[in-house]
Amino acid sequence: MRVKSDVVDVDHWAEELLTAERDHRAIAPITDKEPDLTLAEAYAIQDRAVQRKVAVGERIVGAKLGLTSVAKQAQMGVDEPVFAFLTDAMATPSEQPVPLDDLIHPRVEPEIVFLLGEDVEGPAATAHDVVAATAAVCCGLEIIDSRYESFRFTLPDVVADSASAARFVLGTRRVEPASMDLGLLGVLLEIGPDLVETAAGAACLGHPATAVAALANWLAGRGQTLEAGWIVLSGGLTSAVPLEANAAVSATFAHLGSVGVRATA
Ligand code: OOG
Ligand code: MG
Repeated sequence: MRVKSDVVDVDHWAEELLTAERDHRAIAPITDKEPDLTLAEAYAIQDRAVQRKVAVGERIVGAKLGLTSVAKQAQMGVDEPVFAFLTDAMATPSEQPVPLDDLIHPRVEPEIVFLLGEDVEGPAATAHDVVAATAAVCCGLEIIDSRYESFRFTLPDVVADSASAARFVLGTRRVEPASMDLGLLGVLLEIGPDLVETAAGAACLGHPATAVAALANWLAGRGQTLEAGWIVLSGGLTSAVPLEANAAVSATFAHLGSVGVRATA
């Protein structure tokens, strides 16, 4: 029988995850070895990994929510939203093909993206506050890439792994958020010519701005704020689809236009 150590080795697990990301080699979930890993410990591992990235020159450019839609929660077997940070190294221009060699087993999901013009301060931020603070919304594709074998993880595992954050691509159209009901925005996800998923903005916790408010309120609990200038990915609206060599994945949204990615072998 394994005896639980009193303290999870945050540095060790942050390093394991960073190495998996750098070497494009998946590892077993942390909870295989640390079945009692808590959410607090998992966020400490995530924080340590982000600090390491910042220490070598990456810059935090925003934040993301994950597992905010029923489709994603059902796909991953996890039933609570998660939060993580985005760095400049994850930003991918839409016209730039993504080399599959740089990733482990990427998947793509369509998201509504908030470009903040002002800070959103918790702990009591509302969807209305988020819309007021948002300079523009745009469409986006998140490329997730779990550092765990076969995307197998529990809630604390995926938290430690920065909610599988890997790359994100933004559409070019910028829209004033108050000009429409983001919950009603429809989206089509296509692989090549094939329509594979459909959803609406309300798939994200009822309204994507509600999700962003939850992120602001969670950050407040850590003494942090959603900052002006940040890019916020509100969460995948559909289940994620594999990004395969030479296949183009695109999302077309009502009012927000479309965004695509293509991977090269
Ligand atoms: C976790 C990441 C979830 C989303 O938008 O739901 C996420 C995963 O599915 O690997 O980014
Ligand atoms: Mg996502």
